Amino acid sequence: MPLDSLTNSATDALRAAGSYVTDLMTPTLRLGVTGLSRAGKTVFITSLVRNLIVGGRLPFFKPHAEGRILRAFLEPQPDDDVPRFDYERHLTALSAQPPEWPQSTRRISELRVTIEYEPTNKFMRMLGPARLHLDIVDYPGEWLTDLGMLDLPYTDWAETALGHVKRHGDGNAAIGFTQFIEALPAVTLDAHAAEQLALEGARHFTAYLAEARQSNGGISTLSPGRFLMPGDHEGSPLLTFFPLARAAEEGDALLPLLQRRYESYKTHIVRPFFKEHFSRIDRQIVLVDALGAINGGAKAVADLERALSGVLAAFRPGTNTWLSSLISHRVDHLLFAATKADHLHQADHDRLEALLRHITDRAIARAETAGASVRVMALAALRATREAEAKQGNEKLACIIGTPLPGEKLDDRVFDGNTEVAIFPGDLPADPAAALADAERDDNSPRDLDVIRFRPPRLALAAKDGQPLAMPHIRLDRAMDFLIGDRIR
Ligand SMILES: Nc1nc2c(ncn2[C@@H]2O[C@H](COP(=O)(O)OP(=O)(O)OP(=O)(O)O)[C@@H](O)[C@H]2O)c(=O)[nH]1
Ligand SMILES: [Mg+2]
Repeated sequence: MPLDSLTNSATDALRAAGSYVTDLMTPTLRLGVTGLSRAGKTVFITSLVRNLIVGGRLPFFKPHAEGRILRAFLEPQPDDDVPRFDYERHLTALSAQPPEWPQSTRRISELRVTIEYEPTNKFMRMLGPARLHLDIVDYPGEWLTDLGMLDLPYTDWAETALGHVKRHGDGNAAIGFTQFIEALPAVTLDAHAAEQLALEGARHFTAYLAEARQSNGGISTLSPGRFLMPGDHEGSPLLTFFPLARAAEEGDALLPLLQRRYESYKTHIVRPFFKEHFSRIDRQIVLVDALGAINGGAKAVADLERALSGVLAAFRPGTNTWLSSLISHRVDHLLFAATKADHLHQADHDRLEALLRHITDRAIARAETAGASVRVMALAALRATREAEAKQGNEKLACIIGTPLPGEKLDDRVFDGNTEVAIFPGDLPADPAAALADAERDDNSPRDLDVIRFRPPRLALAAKDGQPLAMPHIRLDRAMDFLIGDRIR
Protein backbone atom coordinates (compact mmCIF):
# COMPACT_ATOMS: atom_id res chain seq x y z
CA MET A 1 0.00 0.00 0.00
CA PRO A 2 1.49 3.40 -0.97
CA LEU A 3 2.53 5.48 1.97
CA ASP A 4 0.27 8.50 1.42
CA SER A 5 -2.86 6.40 1.07
CA LEU A 6 -1.94 4.77 4.38
CA THR A 7 -1.50 8.19 5.92
CA ASN A 8 -4.80 9.31 4.47
CA SER A 9 -6.71 6.38 5.82
CA ALA A 10 -5.00 6.74 9.18
CA THR A 11 -6.02 10.41 9.36
CA ASP A 12 -9.53 9.48 8.27
CA ALA A 13 -9.69 6.85 10.95
CA LEU A 14 -8.45 9.32 13.52
CA ARG A 15 -10.97 11.89 12.38
CA ALA A 16 -13.74 9.33 12.44
CA ALA A 17 -12.70 8.23 15.91
CA GLY A 18 -12.49 11.88 16.94
CA SER A 19 -15.99 12.66 15.74
CA TYR A 20 -17.23 9.47 17.38
CA VAL A 21 -15.72 10.57 20.67
CA THR A 22 -17.13 14.10 20.26
CA ASP A 23 -20.52 12.63 19.58
CA LEU A 24 -20.36 10.43 22.64
CA MET A 25 -19.32 13.39 24.69
CA THR A 26 -21.94 15.76 23.31
CA PRO A 27 -24.25 16.62 26.18
CA THR A 28 -27.96 16.20 25.67
CA LEU A 29 -30.70 18.39 27.02
CA ARG A 30 -34.20 16.96 26.96
CA LEU A 31 -36.86 19.58 26.67
CA GLY A 32 -40.43 18.49 27.39
CA VAL A 33 -43.14 20.50 25.67
CA THR A 34 -46.60 19.90 26.99
CA GLY A 35 -49.99 21.50 27.28
CA LEU A 36 -53.61 20.52 27.00
CA SER A 37 -54.96 19.96 23.51
CA ARG A 38 -54.81 23.00 21.22
CA ALA A 39 -52.54 24.87 23.65
CA GLY A 40 -49.99 25.54 20.90
CA LYS A 41 -47.37 22.80 21.31
CA THR A 42 -46.87 22.00 17.63
CA VAL A 43 -46.60 25.64 16.60
CA PHE A 44 -44.19 26.33 19.46
CA ILE A 45 -41.81 23.51 18.53
CA THR A 46 -41.95 24.26 14.80
CA SER A 47 -41.19 27.93 15.34
CA LEU A 48 -38.46 27.30 17.91
CA VAL A 49 -36.66 24.83 15.66
CA ARG A 50 -37.03 26.94 12.52
CA ASN A 51 -35.81 30.07 14.25
CA LEU A 52 -32.84 28.16 15.64
CA ILE A 53 -31.91 26.66 12.29
CA VAL A 54 -32.23 29.80 10.19
CA GLY A 55 -31.02 32.17 12.90
CA GLY A 56 -34.27 34.13 13.21
CA ARG A 57 -34.76 37.32 15.18
CA LEU A 58 -33.86 36.23 18.70
CA PRO A 59 -32.30 39.22 20.47
CA PHE A 60 -33.08 37.93 23.97
CA PHE A 61 -31.69 34.45 23.37
CA LYS A 62 -28.22 35.32 24.67
CA PRO A 63 -26.03 32.77 22.88
CA HIS A 64 -27.60 33.92 19.63
CA ALA A 65 -27.34 37.63 20.44
CA GLU A 66 -23.66 37.13 21.30
CA GLY A 67 -23.14 35.58 17.87
CA ARG A 68 -21.92 32.31 19.37
CA ILE A 69 -24.33 29.96 17.63
CA LEU A 70 -22.47 28.65 14.61
CA ARG A 71 -25.22 26.44 13.26
CA ALA A 72 -28.18 24.33 14.30
CA PHE A 73 -29.36 21.31 12.37
CA LEU A 74 -31.65 18.32 12.65
CA GLU A 75 -30.18 14.94 13.45
CA PRO A 76 -31.75 11.51 13.89
CA GLN A 77 -33.36 11.29 17.32
CA PRO A 78 -31.97 8.86 19.91
CA ASP A 79 -35.18 6.90 20.58
CA ASP A 80 -36.12 4.67 17.67
CA ASP A 81 -39.44 3.65 19.21
CA VAL A 82 -40.90 7.16 19.44
CA PRO A 83 -42.49 8.79 16.37
CA ARG A 84 -40.50 11.68 15.00
CA PHE A 85 -42.03 15.15 15.35
CA ASP A 86 -43.22 15.90 11.82
CA TYR A 87 -41.41 19.20 11.54
CA GLU A 88 -41.30 19.27 7.73
CA ARG A 89 -45.04 18.68 7.34
CA HIS A 90 -45.88 21.42 9.83
CA LEU A 91 -43.51 23.78 8.10
CA THR A 92 -45.05 22.99 4.72
CA ALA A 93 -48.53 23.84 6.06
CA LEU A 94 -47.27 27.16 7.38
CA SER A 95 -45.51 27.93 4.08
CA ALA A 96 -48.62 27.22 1.94
CA GLN A 97 -50.47 30.03 0.15
CA PRO A 98 -52.57 30.88 2.04
CA PRO A 99 -50.73 29.57 5.10
CA GLU A 100 -52.48 26.99 7.26
CA TRP A 101 -51.97 26.05 10.89
CA PRO A 102 -50.50 22.57 11.38
CA GLN A 103 -52.84 19.68 12.00
CA SER A 104 -53.71 18.55 15.46
CA THR A 105 -51.45 15.88 16.93
CA ARG A 106 -52.43 13.34 19.51
CA ARG A 107 -49.40 11.37 20.59
CA ILE A 108 -45.86 11.66 21.81
CA SER A 109 -43.18 12.63 19.33
CA GLU A 110 -39.56 13.65 19.43
CA LEU A 111 -37.06 15.70 17.46
CA ARG A 112 -33.32 16.21 17.88
CA VAL A 113 -31.68 19.51 16.99
CA THR A 114 -27.94 19.77 17.37
CA ILE A 115 -26.58 23.19 18.20
CA GLU A 116 -22.96 23.95 17.37
CA TYR A 117 -21.62 26.95 19.24
CA GLU A 118 -18.57 28.81 20.35
CA PRO A 119 -17.95 28.34 24.08
CA THR A 120 -17.61 31.41 26.30
CA ASN A 121 -14.66 29.90 28.12
CA LYS A 122 -11.31 30.81 26.51
CA PHE A 123 -9.73 27.44 27.11
CA MET A 124 -12.75 25.57 25.78
CA ARG A 125 -12.71 27.83 22.73
CA MET A 126 -9.25 26.59 21.84
CA LEU A 127 -10.67 23.09 21.50
CA GLY A 128 -13.01 24.25 18.76
CA PRO A 129 -16.77 24.53 18.56
CA ALA A 130 -18.86 22.79 21.20
CA ARG A 131 -22.11 20.94 20.64
CA LEU A 132 -25.38 20.40 22.43
CA HIS A 133 -28.06 17.90 21.44
CA LEU A 134 -31.45 19.37 22.14
CA ASP A 135 -34.04 16.58 22.25
CA ILE A 136 -37.52 18.02 22.15
CA VAL A 137 -40.32 15.78 23.37
CA ASP A 138 -43.90 16.76 22.58
CA TYR A 139 -46.58 14.96 24.60
CA PRO A 140 -50.22 15.61 25.47
CA GLY A 141 -50.72 17.33 28.84
CA GLU A 142 -53.75 15.13 29.40
CA TRP A 143 -51.46 12.16 29.95
CA LEU A 144 -50.02 13.81 33.04
CA THR A 145 -53.42 13.70 34.73
CA ASP A 146 -53.02 9.91 34.79
CA LEU A 147 -50.32 10.30 37.42
CA GLY A 148 -53.07 10.57 40.03
CA MET A 149 -54.21 7.04 39.19
CA LEU A 150 -50.94 5.43 40.17
CA ASP A 151 -51.55 5.58 43.91
CA LEU A 152 -55.27 5.03 43.58
CA PRO A 153 -56.90 1.61 43.83
CA TYR A 154 -59.70 0.95 41.35
CA THR A 155 -62.46 1.43 43.94
CA ASP A 156 -61.29 4.95 44.88
CA TRP A 157 -60.78 5.96 41.28
CA ALA A 158 -64.27 4.68 40.37
CA GLU A 159 -65.84 6.61 43.24
CA THR A 160 -64.22 9.89 42.14
CA ALA A 161 -65.14 9.36 38.50
CA LEU A 162 -68.75 8.49 39.30
CA GLY A 163 -68.96 11.56 41.54
CA HIS A 164 -67.92 13.65 38.55
CA VAL A 165 -70.61 12.08 36.36
CA LYS A 166 -73.20 12.80 39.05
CA ARG A 167 -72.21 16.47 39.28
CA HIS A 168 -72.25 16.96 35.51
CA GLY A 169 -75.05 14.59 34.76
CA ASP A 170 -77.22 16.62 32.41
CA GLY A 171 -75.62 15.88 29.02
CA ASN A 172 -76.74 13.08 26.70
CA ALA A 173 -73.59 11.02 27.19
CA ALA A 174 -73.78 11.39 30.99
CA ILE A 175 -77.37 10.20 30.90
CA GLY A 176 -76.43 7.35 28.55
CA PHE A 177 -73.62 6.21 30.85
CA THR A 178 -75.76 6.46 34.00
CA GLN A 179 -78.56 4.47 32.39
CA PHE A 180 -76.07 1.85 31.29
CA ILE A 181 -74.74 1.49 34.86
CA GLU A 182 -78.23 1.34 36.34
CA ALA A 183 -79.30 -1.38 33.91
CA LEU A 184 -76.35 -3.64 34.78
CA PRO A 185 -77.24 -6.94 36.40
CA ALA A 186 -76.00 -7.28 40.00
CA VAL A 187 -73.84 -10.24 38.99
CA THR A 188 -72.43 -11.21 35.59
CA LEU A 189 -71.45 -14.85 35.72
CA ASP A 190 -70.42 -15.34 32.14
CA ALA A 191 -66.90 -14.14 31.18
CA HIS A 192 -67.86 -13.40 27.58
CA ALA A 193 -70.85 -11.32 28.67
CA ALA A 194 -68.56 -9.44 31.11
CA GLU A 195 -66.18 -8.64 28.25
CA GLN A 196 -69.02 -7.25 26.14
CA LEU A 197 -70.22 -5.13 29.06
CA ALA A 198 -66.70 -3.82 29.63
CA LEU A 199 -66.53 -2.78 25.97
CA GLU A 200 -69.93 -1.13 25.99
CA GLY A 201 -69.29 0.61 29.30
CA ALA A 202 -65.93 1.94 28.07
CA ARG A 203 -67.65 3.34 24.98
CA HIS A 204 -70.24 5.12 27.12
CA PHE A 205 -67.59 6.42 29.51
CA THR A 206 -65.40 7.69 26.66
CA ALA A 207 -68.42 9.48 25.21
CA TYR A 208 -68.98 11.04 28.62
CA LEU A 209 -65.35 12.19 28.80
CA ALA A 210 -65.68 13.75 25.34
CA GLU A 211 -68.89 15.49 26.35
CA ALA A 212 -67.34 16.80 29.57
CA ARG A 213 -64.40 18.09 27.55
CA GLN A 214 -66.69 19.75 25.03
CA SER A 215 -68.70 21.57 27.66
CA ASN A 216 -65.51 22.71 29.35
CA GLY A 217 -64.00 24.70 26.54
CA GLY A 218 -62.11 21.71 25.13
CA ILE A 219 -60.24 20.84 28.29
CA SER A 220 -60.35 17.38 29.74
CA THR A 221 -59.34 16.91 33.35
CA LEU A 222 -60.55 13.43 34.01
CA SER A 223 -58.45 10.32 33.88
CA PRO A 224 -57.83 8.03 32.10
CA GLY A 225 -56.06 10.52 29.85
CA ARG A 226 -55.73 7.97 27.05
CA PHE A 227 -59.43 7.38 26.55
CA LEU A 228 -59.59 10.64 24.61
CA MET A 229 -55.91 10.76 23.64
CA PRO A 230 -55.19 7.11 22.93
CA GLY A 231 -51.96 7.71 21.00
CA ASP A 232 -50.84 4.31 19.75
CA HIS A 233 -53.24 2.44 22.01
CA GLU A 234 -56.36 3.13 19.99
CA GLY A 235 -58.65 0.08 20.11
CA SER A 236 -56.48 -1.70 22.68
CA PRO A 237 -58.21 -3.84 25.35
CA LEU A 238 -56.20 -1.81 27.86
CA LEU A 239 -58.69 0.98 27.24
CA THR A 240 -61.79 -1.09 27.93
CA PHE A 241 -62.86 -0.45 31.49
CA PHE A 242 -65.14 2.03 33.22
CA PRO A 243 -65.89 3.14 36.78
CA LEU A 244 -68.29 0.90 38.67
CA ALA A 245 -69.08 1.10 42.38
CA ARG A 246 -70.37 -2.13 43.77
CA ALA A 247 -69.44 -4.71 46.33
CA ALA A 248 -67.66 -7.83 45.16
CA GLU A 249 -70.12 -10.68 44.64
CA GLU A 250 -69.30 -14.34 44.50
CA GLY A 251 -69.02 -15.51 40.90
CA ASP A 252 -69.21 -12.01 39.37
CA ALA A 253 -66.95 -11.77 36.34
CA LEU A 254 -67.42 -8.07 35.56
CA LEU A 255 -65.95 -6.25 38.57
CA PRO A 256 -62.73 -8.32 38.65
CA LEU A 257 -62.34 -7.77 34.89
CA LEU A 258 -62.66 -4.00 35.28
CA GLN A 259 -60.23 -3.99 38.19
CA ARG A 260 -57.73 -6.04 36.24
CA ARG A 261 -57.99 -3.80 33.16
CA TYR A 262 -57.57 -0.73 35.33
CA GLU A 263 -54.40 -2.18 36.83
CA SER A 264 -53.13 -3.21 33.38
CA TYR A 265 -53.75 0.29 32.09
CA LYS A 266 -51.48 1.59 34.84
CA THR A 267 -48.84 -1.11 34.33
CA HIS A 268 -48.70 -1.07 30.55
CA ILE A 269 -49.50 2.53 29.69
CA VAL A 270 -49.13 4.96 32.58
CA ARG A 271 -45.98 3.63 34.25
CA PRO A 272 -44.01 3.15 31.01
CA PHE A 273 -44.84 6.69 29.95
CA PHE A 274 -43.54 8.17 33.19
CA LYS A 275 -40.57 5.83 33.28
CA GLU A 276 -39.43 6.08 29.68
CA HIS A 277 -40.27 9.64 28.83
CA PHE A 278 -41.28 11.86 31.68
CA SER A 279 -38.54 10.88 34.11
CA ARG A 280 -35.84 11.77 31.55
CA ILE A 281 -36.95 15.34 30.98
CA ASP A 282 -34.51 18.06 32.11
CA ARG A 283 -36.45 21.17 31.24
CA GLN A 284 -40.16 21.60 30.80
CA ILE A 285 -42.44 24.15 29.22
CA VAL A 286 -46.16 23.95 29.95
CA LEU A 287 -48.14 25.85 27.34
CA VAL A 288 -51.46 27.25 28.46
CA ASP A 289 -54.17 28.80 26.32
CA ALA A 290 -55.35 31.09 29.11
CA LEU A 291 -57.03 33.50 26.70
CA GLY A 292 -59.04 30.68 25.16
CA ALA A 293 -60.21 29.66 28.62
CA ILE A 294 -61.15 33.24 29.58
CA ASN A 295 -63.09 33.46 26.35
CA GLY A 296 -64.76 30.12 27.11
CA GLY A 297 -66.26 31.42 30.36
CA ALA A 298 -66.49 30.34 33.97
CA LYS A 299 -66.47 26.57 33.53
CA ALA A 300 -63.53 26.69 31.14
CA VAL A 301 -61.42 28.72 33.57
CA ALA A 302 -62.27 26.52 36.55
CA ASP A 303 -61.49 23.48 34.48
CA LEU A 304 -58.22 24.89 33.22
CA GLU A 305 -57.17 25.48 36.80
CA ARG A 306 -58.09 21.97 37.79
CA ALA A 307 -56.36 20.48 34.79
CA LEU A 308 -53.21 22.48 35.47
CA SER A 309 -53.04 21.36 39.05
CA GLY A 310 -53.36 17.79 37.76
CA VAL A 311 -50.54 18.48 35.33
CA LEU A 312 -48.46 20.13 38.03
CA ALA A 313 -48.80 17.23 40.40
CA ALA A 314 -46.41 15.43 38.09
CA PHE A 315 -43.72 18.02 38.85
CA ARG A 316 -44.16 17.84 42.60
CA PRO A 317 -41.25 15.98 44.12
CA GLY A 318 -42.47 13.36 46.53
CA THR A 319 -46.13 13.42 45.42
CA ASN A 320 -45.98 9.91 44.25
CA THR A 321 -43.54 7.58 45.86
CA TRP A 322 -43.22 5.43 42.77
CA LEU A 323 -42.45 8.42 40.58
CA SER A 324 -40.02 10.00 43.05
CA SER A 325 -37.98 6.83 43.23
CA LEU A 326 -37.81 6.86 39.46
CA ILE A 327 -36.77 10.45 38.89
CA SER A 328 -33.12 10.60 39.75
CA HIS A 329 -32.89 14.16 38.57
CA ARG A 330 -35.86 16.44 38.41
CA VAL A 331 -36.92 19.12 36.05
CA ASP A 332 -34.80 22.10 37.09
CA HIS A 333 -36.33 24.74 34.83
CA LEU A 334 -40.08 24.88 34.51
CA LEU A 335 -41.74 27.50 32.34
CA PHE A 336 -45.46 28.26 32.21
CA ALA A 337 -46.28 30.13 29.06
CA ALA A 338 -49.56 31.77 28.13
CA THR A 339 -49.67 31.17 24.38
CA LYS A 340 -51.19 33.18 21.53
CA ALA A 341 -50.34 36.53 23.15
CA ASP A 342 -50.62 38.06 19.67
CA HIS A 343 -54.40 38.00 20.19
CA LEU A 344 -53.87 40.98 22.46
CA HIS A 345 -52.15 44.32 22.02
CA GLN A 346 -48.75 44.34 23.72
CA ALA A 347 -50.13 46.77 26.29
CA ASP A 348 -52.03 43.80 27.68
CA HIS A 349 -49.25 41.22 27.68
CA ASP A 350 -48.27 41.94 31.27
CA ARG A 351 -51.84 41.38 32.28
CA LEU A 352 -51.97 38.07 30.47
CA GLU A 353 -48.81 37.02 32.25
CA ALA A 354 -50.24 38.12 35.60
CA LEU A 355 -53.35 36.15 34.86
CA LEU A 356 -51.44 32.97 34.15
CA ARG A 357 -49.35 33.54 37.25
CA HIS A 358 -52.55 33.89 39.22
CA ILE A 359 -53.97 30.65 37.83
CA THR A 360 -50.75 28.70 38.26
CA ASP A 361 -49.82 30.28 41.60
CA ARG A 362 -52.50 28.33 43.34
CA ALA A 363 -51.38 25.22 41.54
CA ILE A 364 -47.66 25.88 42.10
CA ALA A 365 -48.28 26.52 45.80
CA ARG A 366 -50.02 23.19 46.00
CA ALA A 367 -47.33 21.58 43.93
CA GLU A 368 -44.45 22.92 46.06
CA THR A 369 -42.04 22.78 43.20
CA ALA A 370 -39.19 23.46 45.56
CA GLY A 371 -35.78 23.61 44.00
CA ALA A 372 -36.85 24.11 40.41
CA SER A 373 -36.59 27.51 38.86
CA VAL A 374 -40.12 28.38 37.75
CA ARG A 375 -41.03 31.21 35.41
CA VAL A 376 -44.26 32.50 33.90
CA MET A 377 -44.40 34.30 30.55
CA ALA A 378 -46.86 35.41 27.86
CA LEU A 379 -45.70 34.56 24.35
CA ALA A 380 -46.71 33.92 20.78
CA ALA A 381 -44.62 31.28 19.05
CA LEU A 382 -45.86 32.51 15.69
CA ARG A 383 -47.15 35.99 15.58
CA ALA A 384 -50.21 36.24 13.33
CA THR A 385 -51.10 39.88 13.97
CA ARG A 386 -49.51 43.30 14.00
CA GLU A 387 -50.47 46.33 16.02
CA ALA A 388 -52.06 49.65 15.21
CA GLU A 389 -53.83 52.49 16.95
CA ALA A 390 -57.33 53.52 15.98
CA LYS A 391 -59.15 56.65 17.04
CA GLN A 392 -62.64 56.52 18.42
CA GLY A 393 -63.71 60.09 19.19
CA ASN A 394 -61.00 61.37 21.47
CA GLU A 395 -60.01 57.93 22.59
CA LYS A 396 -57.10 56.00 21.12
CA LEU A 397 -57.70 52.27 20.87
CA ALA A 398 -54.86 49.76 20.73
CA CYS A 399 -55.87 47.45 17.88
CA ILE A 400 -54.48 44.36 16.26
CA ILE A 401 -54.49 43.69 12.53
CA GLY A 402 -54.72 40.20 11.09
CA THR A 403 -56.73 37.90 8.82
CA PRO A 404 -59.36 36.02 10.82
CA LEU A 405 -59.84 32.38 9.85
CA PRO A 406 -62.88 31.64 7.67
CA GLY A 407 -66.03 31.30 9.75
CA GLU A 408 -64.72 33.33 12.72
CA LYS A 409 -67.34 35.73 14.07
CA LEU A 410 -67.21 39.11 15.72
CA ASP A 411 -70.53 40.70 16.69
CA ASP A 412 -72.67 40.15 13.57
CA ARG A 413 -69.80 39.79 11.16
CA VAL A 414 -68.61 36.44 9.79
CA PHE A 415 -65.13 36.47 8.25
CA ASP A 416 -64.21 34.83 4.94
CA GLY A 417 -60.58 33.98 5.67
CA ASN A 418 -59.17 36.37 3.05
CA THR A 419 -59.84 39.78 4.48
CA GLU A 420 -57.43 41.57 6.74
CA VAL A 421 -59.13 43.53 9.49
CA ALA A 422 -58.19 45.77 12.40
CA ILE A 423 -60.00 44.85 15.56
CA PHE A 424 -59.98 46.12 19.10
CA PRO A 425 -59.83 42.90 21.09
CA GLY A 426 -60.62 44.63 24.38
CA ASP A 427 -58.54 44.74 27.52
CA LEU A 428 -57.86 42.22 30.18
CA PRO A 429 -58.63 43.68 33.61
CA ALA A 430 -55.50 44.87 35.44
CA ASP A 431 -56.37 42.66 38.37
CA PRO A 432 -56.17 38.96 37.43
CA ALA A 433 -58.80 38.09 40.00
CA ALA A 434 -61.15 40.49 38.22
CA ALA A 435 -60.40 38.79 34.91
CA LEU A 436 -61.38 35.47 36.40
CA ALA A 437 -64.46 36.99 37.99
CA ASP A 438 -65.31 38.43 34.59
CA ALA A 439 -65.09 34.99 33.06
CA GLU A 440 -67.12 33.59 35.93
CA ARG A 441 -70.04 35.88 35.20
CA ASP A 442 -73.09 34.48 33.54
CA ASP A 443 -71.88 32.98 30.26
CA ASN A 444 -74.38 34.98 28.23
CA SER A 445 -73.30 38.39 29.47
CA PRO A 446 -71.09 40.46 27.16
CA ARG A 447 -67.39 40.00 27.76
CA ASP A 448 -64.65 42.62 27.83
CA LEU A 449 -62.51 40.56 25.52
CA ASP A 450 -62.94 39.17 22.02
CA VAL A 451 -60.64 36.34 21.07
CA ILE A 452 -60.91 35.31 17.45
CA ARG A 453 -58.60 33.00 15.59
CA PHE A 454 -56.36 34.36 12.87
CA ARG A 455 -54.66 32.84 9.90
CA PRO A 456 -50.94 32.27 10.30
CA PRO A 457 -48.93 35.20 8.89
CA ARG A 458 -47.69 35.16 5.31
CA LEU A 459 -44.00 34.45 5.74
CA ALA A 460 -41.07 35.36 3.56
CA LEU A 461 -39.92 32.09 2.02
CA ALA A 462 -36.38 31.06 1.19
CA ALA A 463 -35.74 30.66 -2.54
CA LYS A 464 -33.79 27.46 -1.85
CA ASP A 465 -36.38 25.27 -0.16
CA GLY A 466 -39.54 27.42 -0.31
CA GLN A 467 -39.72 27.38 3.49
CA PRO A 468 -39.93 30.28 5.92
CA LEU A 469 -36.76 32.30 6.44
CA ALA A 470 -37.73 32.97 10.03
CA MET A 471 -40.88 33.15 12.06
CA PRO A 472 -42.10 36.28 13.79
CA HIS A 473 -42.90 35.71 17.44
CA ILE A 474 -43.41 37.39 20.77
CA ARG A 475 -40.92 36.50 23.53
CA LEU A 476 -40.07 33.10 22.05
CA ASP A 477 -36.42 34.14 22.40
CA ARG A 478 -36.83 34.82 26.13
CA ALA A 479 -38.44 31.44 26.57
CA MET A 480 -35.54 29.80 24.71
CA ASP A 481 -33.06 31.65 26.85
CA PHE A 482 -34.66 30.42 30.05
CA LEU A 483 -35.02 26.86 28.79
CA ILE A 484 -31.70 26.25 27.07
CA GLY A 485 -29.55 29.41 27.20
CA ASP A 486 -27.48 28.40 30.24
CA ARG A 487 -26.48 25.14 28.56
CA ILE A 488 -24.90 26.93 25.61
CA ARG A 489 -21.94 28.44 27.42
N1 LIG B 1 -52.35 33.61 16.76
C1 LIG B 1 -51.71 32.53 17.18
N2 LIG B 1 -52.35 31.36 17.18
C2 LIG B 1 -51.68 30.27 17.60
C3 LIG B 1 -50.32 30.32 18.03
N3 LIG B 1 -49.95 29.07 18.41
C4 LIG B 1 -51.02 28.29 18.19
N4 LIG B 1 -52.07 29.00 17.71
C5 LIG B 1 -53.44 28.52 17.40
O1 LIG B 1 -53.73 27.42 18.22
C6 LIG B 1 -54.02 26.27 17.43
C7 LIG B 1 -53.42 25.05 18.07
O2 LIG B 1 -52.01 25.10 17.99
P1 LIG B 1 -51.14 23.75 17.96
O3 LIG B 1 -49.72 24.15 18.01
O4 LIG B 1 -51.59 22.86 16.88
O5 LIG B 1 -51.59 23.17 19.37
P2 LIG B 1 -51.25 21.74 19.98
O6 LIG B 1 -51.07 21.98 21.44
O7 LIG B 1 -50.15 21.08 19.24
O8 LIG B 1 -52.65 21.02 19.71
P3 LIG B 1 -52.96 19.44 19.66
O9 LIG B 1 -51.91 18.82 18.79
O10 LIG B 1 -54.33 19.41 19.07
O11 LIG B 1 -52.94 18.99 21.08
C8 LIG B 1 -53.43 26.58 16.06
O12 LIG B 1 -54.12 25.89 15.05
C9 LIG B 1 -53.63 28.08 15.97
O13 LIG B 1 -54.96 28.37 15.60
C10 LIG B 1 -49.66 31.60 18.03
O14 LIG B 1 -48.48 31.77 18.41
N5 LIG B 1 -50.41 32.66 17.58
MG1 LIG C 1 -49.94 19.30 18.34
